[in-house]
Amino acid sequence: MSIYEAINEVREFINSFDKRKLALILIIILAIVAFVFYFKKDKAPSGPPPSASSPTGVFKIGDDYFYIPETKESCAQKKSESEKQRCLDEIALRDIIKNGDYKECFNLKTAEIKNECLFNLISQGADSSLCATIPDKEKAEKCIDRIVVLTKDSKHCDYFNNAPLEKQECQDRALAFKIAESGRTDDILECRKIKTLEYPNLCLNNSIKNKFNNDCTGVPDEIKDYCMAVNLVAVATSESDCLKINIENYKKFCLIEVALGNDIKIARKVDSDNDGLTDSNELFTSLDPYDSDTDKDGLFDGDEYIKYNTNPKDADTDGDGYTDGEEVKNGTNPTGQ
Ligand SMILES: [Ca+2]
Ligand SMILES: [Ca+2]
Ligand SMILES: [Ca+2]
Ligand SMILES: [Ca+2]
Repeated sequence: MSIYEAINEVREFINSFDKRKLALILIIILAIVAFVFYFKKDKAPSGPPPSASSPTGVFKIGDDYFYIPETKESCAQKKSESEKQRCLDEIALRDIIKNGDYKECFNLKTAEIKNECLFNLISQGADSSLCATIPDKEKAEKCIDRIVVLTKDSKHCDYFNNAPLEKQECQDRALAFKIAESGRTDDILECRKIKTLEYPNLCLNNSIKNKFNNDCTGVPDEIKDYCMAVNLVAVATSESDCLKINIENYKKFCLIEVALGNDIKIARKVDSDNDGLTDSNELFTSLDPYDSDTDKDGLFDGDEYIKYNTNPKDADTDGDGYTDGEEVKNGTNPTGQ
């Protein structure tokens, strides 16, 4: 049957109804449409109310989320010039990310979007010298961090040549990921040589997972206790599970978690020594969760970590003979920079 024949068939079918029947069918169809419309309206999307002409943004209908991207038309409806510019830059950003040329990011006028654009494109590559072109310094450093984790090559840490502490941390990050993902088992003890806060444990934990499949029987004796402690803390459901742990702080941590009914959400917020860092954070960064000043330099672990950027495990971070606590008290720079 050709398309014309088909259309004629439908026409004849419609003509076969008298007009009253046709009107009745139309009324039923309209009623169904009205019902569906009312039902949908009842489950109106939450979030920003879409404008009638061009709804954009994220909407929730039932349990599903929908994203309706901005268009040049929807941008034109924005109230202020800066909102319009941001909207246009967001559209441009989509195309730039698709094309993958970081140089195009410099055409964006909204600073935040320009930074985001440069960070996204440059940190995917291996040329860390481009990270320095990101105007936002924090993003530039994150760019280096990401390239270091991707390439596991500490040469990218030269970016921090003028900041020895940051450089050390960067090199330790590279080494931690390099060891943990080396595909060998005999280099796990190298993790112990890493100095900066969380990186020895990050290296060990990831190595135990990658190289030994979380099975402590095969790990070298030197780290067997640590391996058991980390594994047991993760699965312990009773006091007796925790008592098998041979490292005192991990045992204590485990007992607290079990006492809290294994409510991870609460347990992960516990700060037993009230120094501004949670117990779990302190364990992971090799600090003492039950001593507010691990290195006894007069500064709380949390303050060193967050406020002063000093090493809470080294009483004299910059090695100039004055403790971090003394330097803060005297108003000198404890990181020597
Ligand atoms: Ca603490
Ligand atoms: Ca502490
Ligand atoms: Ca301290
Ligand atoms: Ca010092």
